[in-house]
Amino acid sequence: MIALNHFNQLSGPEAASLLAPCVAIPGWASALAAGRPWRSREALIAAAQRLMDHWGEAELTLALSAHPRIGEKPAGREAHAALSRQEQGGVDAHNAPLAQALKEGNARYEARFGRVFLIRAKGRSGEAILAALSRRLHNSDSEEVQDALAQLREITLLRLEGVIGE
Ligand code: 2AL
Repeated sequence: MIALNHFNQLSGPEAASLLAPCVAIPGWASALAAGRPWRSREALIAAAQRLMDHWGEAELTLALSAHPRIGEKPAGREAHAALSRQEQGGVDAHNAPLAQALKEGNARYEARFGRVFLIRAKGRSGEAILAALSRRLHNSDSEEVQDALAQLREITLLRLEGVIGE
């Protein structure tokens, strides 16, 4: 976590790469880097949210590269892998029936919608995630794009709040 003051003083590439693990949409991080200096953390967060309003299916597809499947806690050392492991902390990896149900649910979701199931995992148990997955399998294509984008915005905001402090 770095202070806003410090963030405001970084070089453009440094500032953008600091934000990059929040979401794999390069234009989002570079716009927030270019908008510096931000006068407050609230102003930065508000701008970050406004940029998310324009996201659609293309951005969703792009962003999924930094969001491993639920139940597959990534072993990598990249910043987004570490974030994903933390976010999935409520999924009990030792619960074999749950792990199996998530694996089957993910496979059904991918066969139905053609991309990885995305949900804000932080604060959710594995059972709650499984219930949401089952519910979202009944969505239409367009409903599901909206649901997944809403989750992507939540994850991105939580990550941003974890990167930039007061
Ligand atoms: C994730 C992830 O990496 N973090 C999170 O909240 N959700 N992945 C996913 N497929 O939903």
